[in-house]
Amino acid sequence: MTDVKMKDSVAYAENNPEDIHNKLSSEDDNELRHPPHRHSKTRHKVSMVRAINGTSTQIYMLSAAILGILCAVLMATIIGLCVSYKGLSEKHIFLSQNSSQENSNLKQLIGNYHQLTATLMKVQTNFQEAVGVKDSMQRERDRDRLEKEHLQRQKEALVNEEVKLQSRITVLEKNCERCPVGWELLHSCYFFSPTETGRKLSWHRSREECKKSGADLAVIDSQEKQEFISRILNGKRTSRESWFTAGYWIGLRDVETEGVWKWLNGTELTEGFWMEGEPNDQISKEDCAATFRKENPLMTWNDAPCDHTLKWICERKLQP
Ligand SMILES: [Ca+2]
Ligand SMILES: [Ca+2]
Repeated sequence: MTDVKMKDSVAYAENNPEDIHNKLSSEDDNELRHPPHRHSKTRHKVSMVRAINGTSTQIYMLSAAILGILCAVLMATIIGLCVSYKGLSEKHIFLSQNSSQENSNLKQLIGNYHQLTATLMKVQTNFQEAVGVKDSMQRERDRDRLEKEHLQRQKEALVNEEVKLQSRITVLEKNCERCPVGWELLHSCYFFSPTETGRKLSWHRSREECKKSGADLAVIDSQEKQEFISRILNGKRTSRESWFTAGYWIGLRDVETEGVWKWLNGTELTEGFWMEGEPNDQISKEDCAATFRKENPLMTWNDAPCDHTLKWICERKLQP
C-alpha cells in the first residue's frame, strides 16, 4: 500500500470507521498471507486500526449510556405524567361530582329562599292587617273611653242635681204650706211684684208694700239665695222695657256712708253680686240696690237712685 493510499484510508476511517475496519482487516489478512516487504509500516497501520476500534467502542458505549439515561428519564417522566394525570382525573371527577352536588344544593337553597320570601311577605301582610285591626280597636276603645267619661260626668251631674232636688224636696216637705199663695220658698218666703200689672214703686214705697204683708225687702246674703232669685227672675215673662227699668228693689243701700253697703237687718255686705262696673253711684245719687234679669246669675246687681221706680222682692221669715 502506498502513502497516498494510506492517507486516503485514514481519512475515510475517520468518517466511516466500520468500513475501514473491515477493509483493513481484509488487507491485514492479505498481508499476513502475503507478508509485506516492509514490516514497520505494517505494524504502524495495525496500531492505528486498533486505536480507531477502541475510540469507536467508547463512543458506542457513551452513546448507549446517554440513550439509556434518556430512556430512563423519559420513562420516569411518562410515569410521573401518568400518575399526575390519574390524580388530576380523580380530582376532576371529584370536583365534578361536588360541583353537581353544590349546584343541586344551590338550587334547593334558591327554592327555599323563594319560599321563605313568599312566606315573609305573607307574614308582613298579615302583620299589617293585624296592626290595622289593632289601631281600629284602639280607636274604638278611645271612643268608648271618652263616651264612658262623658257618661260618668253626666252621672255625677245628675247625682249632684238629685242631691239638690232631694234637699229642696226636704225643705219643701218641711215648710209645706208655710208660705202664702204666690210666694216662693227657700228657707224664707219670697214675693216678686207681678210683671203683668206694670206697677213700679220707689225703694221706700216698695218696702212699705212688703211690710203690709209682714215682710221686708229681700236680704240676699248668700250665693244660694242669689241663684234661687236669679232662677225665678229668668223664668218670668220678658217685657219690652229696657233692662234698667226692669229691676227689682232689694233690702240693700249705702245711705249712711257712701260705698258702705248694709242690709236692712243691719249687717254689712260681705259678698256682692254686682254687674260689671257697679256700683258706680252715678251723679252721686245711687244709694239703693236692685237686682236684674241677667245671663250670669252671679252678676245681676246695680245701684240706682232710691226714688227711681222699679218692681220689688219681699222676704218673710218662716214662722216657727
Ligand atoms: Ca251710693
Ligand atoms: Ca249704678
